Amino acid sequence: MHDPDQKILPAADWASRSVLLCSDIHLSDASPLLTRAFCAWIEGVSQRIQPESLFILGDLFDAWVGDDVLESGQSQCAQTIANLLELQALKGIRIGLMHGNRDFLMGERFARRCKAQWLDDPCVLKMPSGLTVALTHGDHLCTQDLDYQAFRKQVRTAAWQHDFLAQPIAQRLEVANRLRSQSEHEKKIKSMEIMDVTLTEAESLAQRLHADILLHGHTHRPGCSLMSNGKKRWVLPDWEVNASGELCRGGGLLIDSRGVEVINAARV
Ligand SMILES: [Mn+2]
Repeated sequence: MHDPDQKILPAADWASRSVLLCSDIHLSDASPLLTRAFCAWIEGVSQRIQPESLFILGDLFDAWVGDDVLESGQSQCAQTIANLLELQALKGIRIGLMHGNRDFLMGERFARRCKAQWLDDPCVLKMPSGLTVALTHGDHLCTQDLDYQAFRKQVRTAAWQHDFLAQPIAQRLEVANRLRSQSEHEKKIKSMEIMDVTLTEAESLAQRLHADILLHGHTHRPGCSLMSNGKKRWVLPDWEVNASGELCRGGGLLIDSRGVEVINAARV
């Protein structure tokens, strides 16, 4: 099932003493309370833990229709998050951004604005302890979802992206909204198995990258499990706030000399 076009190898290596990871926050202007809660969490946790790096493994935004949104003044959310990440970078935290299936159009301008670096999907994190962690958003591991993989292949081509970005922002937002409601609809009719990662793909990715642990987001099914090859698979949580703006789901993982630790949403 492995598609050579996915350019799964080689993966760039990263080294860090401590990394705070999160993904699938799905921020948008439609949910300012979530944006506020995420900012508070990042500020609180990074203050308390002082990680060397902060890696966001995709779907930071619920949709990203192009970096020109930043200058257009049309997205308070994009501005707030760029300011947040830039501030963390100025404090000396290395910011790593990975594309998700929703925000794969985040580009160089956005990364520069946030003082962030790109993380290849997948990439390998090497800890001083010798622990090796393969990092991926995770959507390309959902190989049973053939419709999605076909869509993914299409939207990752330069031609599609060029045509899309040539449209006015309002039109791009319309397309993004249409794709979002389509995906909401499909989530309801597709089985849980189809939308989850294919375990053999997850195992072989960890194997190929010589990683002790595979860590990904995307599936919104957080936890830790043991794969059949003896390697661990950690899944990051998605984020949600209730009507009063309190986090009911979210948080992330910290990897340091002690291994992997869950940093939950409430703990700031
Ligand atoms: Mn995703």
